[in-house]
Amino acid sequence: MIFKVMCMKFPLFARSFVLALACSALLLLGHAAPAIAQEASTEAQIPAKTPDSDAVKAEAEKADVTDNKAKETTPAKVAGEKAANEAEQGKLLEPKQDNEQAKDARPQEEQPAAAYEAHEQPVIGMAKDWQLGMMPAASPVQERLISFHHGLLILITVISLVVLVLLIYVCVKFSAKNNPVPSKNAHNTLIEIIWTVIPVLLVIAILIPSFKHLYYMDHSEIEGKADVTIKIIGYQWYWNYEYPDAGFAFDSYIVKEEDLKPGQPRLLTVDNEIVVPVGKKVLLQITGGDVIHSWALPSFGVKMDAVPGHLNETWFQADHLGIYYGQCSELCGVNHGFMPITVRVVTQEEYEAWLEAAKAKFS
Ligand SMILES: [Cu+2]
Repeated sequence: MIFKVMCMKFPLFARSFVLALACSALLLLGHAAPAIAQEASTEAQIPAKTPDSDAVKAEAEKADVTDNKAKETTPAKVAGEKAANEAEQGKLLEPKQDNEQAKDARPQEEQPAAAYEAHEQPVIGMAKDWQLGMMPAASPVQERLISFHHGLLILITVISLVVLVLLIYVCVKFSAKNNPVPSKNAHNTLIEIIWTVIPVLLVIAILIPSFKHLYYMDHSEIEGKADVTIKIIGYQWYWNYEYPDAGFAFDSYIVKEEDLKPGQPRLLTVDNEIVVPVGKKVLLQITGGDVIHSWALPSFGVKMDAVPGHLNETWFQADHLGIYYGQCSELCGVNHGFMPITVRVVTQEEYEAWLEAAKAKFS
């Protein structure tokens, strides 16, 4: 009843109330529930899948070794692959004006046989159906970003509630019925100081951790301490990855829907994934080859623009074995949505085996 009277008398109050209610409901739905659900699912996912992957790993390692041996002992095959790679390189140098051609670029010819067989691994870094919160964190940077996000969420909820309470108080106390003779006061120095100083203090309280995180995400954080360096070049519409220390580079194209194997996600699977060792610091040097792209991987908290003529640097450290997906996050042309990113996080031994296989395949 009181609410109805107030809504009739104060349409502004009614609108604010509905808006505040809707916002609170959205905030609660969007963050609290999925955050809890996610934590539970991550906990369930990671320990459940990691131990049994050891057995699979061992098998895969054996397979790798035999594969490598087979590769080494067949020079004809190696030569054939090299020729195929060179032909591919030549093809890639051609400008890709035709959109259709670019989209279907690689799959037209036979793929060279892979020397390193990637085994079954838990997919951690991928959005789930009906997910509302963020993907589970898999790097120290993303862990900090998520905790910063939760802190901010608490802060804005408190601010919204305080403003709502003040609004209700003012609407009731100074209504025409309760306050028939309004005050003629126009200024109040104390109140003006308070409502200037409090927001400034709040902004400073947000700014300090925000800058701390920003500096932590910068490559200077791991200056001289990087275990792996990867140079990334964005092209219309694929990624080129170079491992300068190992001396090879390769292109990474989307796998067309009709070529997907069971279990491979649509629009996220690539033909050549990046492989990195678990728990190691990976320095990323990112640039653009034609237009601006953006290399983004949510689980690692990385989103860095790939700008032609400019080298941006950032880093990540993958804390869990598994597969992580990302996408180009800068509108870069008609096939912007078809240049996904796949990162496979493996053990140090597997990484070394992959490096050997990749050296033979790509250099
Ligand atoms: Cu792009």
